[in-house]
Amino acid sequence: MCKILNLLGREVIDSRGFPTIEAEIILENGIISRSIVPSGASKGINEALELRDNDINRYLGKGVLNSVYNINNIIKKNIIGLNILDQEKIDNIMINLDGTLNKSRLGANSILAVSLSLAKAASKYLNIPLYTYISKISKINKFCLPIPMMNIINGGCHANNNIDIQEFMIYPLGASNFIDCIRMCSEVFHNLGIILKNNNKITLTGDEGGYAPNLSSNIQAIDLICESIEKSSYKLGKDIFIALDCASSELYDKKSKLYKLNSENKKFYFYEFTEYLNNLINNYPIISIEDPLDENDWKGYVYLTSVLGDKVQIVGDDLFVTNIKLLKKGIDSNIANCILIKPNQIGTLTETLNCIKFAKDNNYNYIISHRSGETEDTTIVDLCIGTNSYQIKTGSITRGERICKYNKLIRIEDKFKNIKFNKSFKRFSFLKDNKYILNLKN
Ligand code: 2PG
Ligand code: MG
Repeated sequence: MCKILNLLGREVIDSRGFPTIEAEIILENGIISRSIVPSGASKGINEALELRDNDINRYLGKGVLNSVYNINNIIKKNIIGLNILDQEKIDNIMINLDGTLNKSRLGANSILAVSLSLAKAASKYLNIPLYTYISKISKINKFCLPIPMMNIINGGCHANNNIDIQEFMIYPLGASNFIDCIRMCSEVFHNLGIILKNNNKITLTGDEGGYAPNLSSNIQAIDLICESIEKSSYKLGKDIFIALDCASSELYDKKSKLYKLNSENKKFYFYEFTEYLNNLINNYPIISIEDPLDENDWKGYVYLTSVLGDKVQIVGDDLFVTNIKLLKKGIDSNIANCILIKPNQIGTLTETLNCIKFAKDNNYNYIISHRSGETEDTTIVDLCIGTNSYQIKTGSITRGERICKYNKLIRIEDKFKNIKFNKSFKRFSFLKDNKYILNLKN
């Protein structure tokens, strides 16, 4: 047992240059740990609340001094002296102190910064890697290195361009280890840059480090990616697949109930948008689609899942917001087949792990994910390894806040030979003609 001696909150900066919160824990034996929380742009309406000061005289209203206050005053006095190994107990103390359903009193950002620092301090105290500690407390006790879903074209609210779909990702399923994934993605990323330049398109990047050109359609983005995969001498739909995050809550017009693709000047009802996506899936090696519909369009999701659910991974991000109650409702209603896991959508490590466990127990896929506003904090890598996640989404191969996660995974593969890349990835089976089917039961 080792007691918490002190807790400090401070305002630091995220990758968009806005403030975010860092918590620092000091243990009685002198161990210090720190965690910084990320911040989303396309947030789900049901996410736990990210507390901002809304004081327009500082950081355009985005300061987090209230959050610093809550950590240094309210949370601190309730956790000083407690045993650092009591993660669940301390998370519950913070949940009860907050007392609201969406953590709006203390802020999910304040609570999560402390929650993650607790786990880091505990792992340091036990002298084990953070992922081993997470594996212990989640009782998963299995490790693997994930496949990265690497975002190479940014659109939607992550970029100042005209593309509607938020994330175009490459998925190097044919790689034989993690470092191979990185090399393959890097080659495709750079060949895409050359192709964009040759087409007189700009090669500036968006919030997650993918290119952010203006294009004539979302389909052109996919075509360019296919071209760069082939230019890199990889086989489409064998070595490398494509994944999308439509972030469709941003495309949906509540009044008209229409999904709008402005770059293509098209509008769709949910069943028409399902057909649009179905056509994409039939024409391109798309293996995973995140938030294909609006977060409240549950009727649409039942339909979409019945049409696409056997063909691709359907990922709920804004739909489930790492919330076990919403995930349960989704599973009961037979919608989607995968959940995106973002700890700051729910606000504590304990609740994040419970949600992952629930997904696992129900044969549902899960992907550990970053936010579009990130920092040098690499806790999601430990969460990924420690919960044996097959997949991670952590942006492009550029920008320090993204590559610190990739480099940590490279180091883990290099150093810890007992952690293997999940080469077989049995959740997907291949048919003879290079088509694939999703096999969620494996
Ligand atoms: C998403 C994320 C991360 P944001 O929609 O999946 O890629 O974006 O953090 O802006 O919600
Ligand atoms: Mg998303």
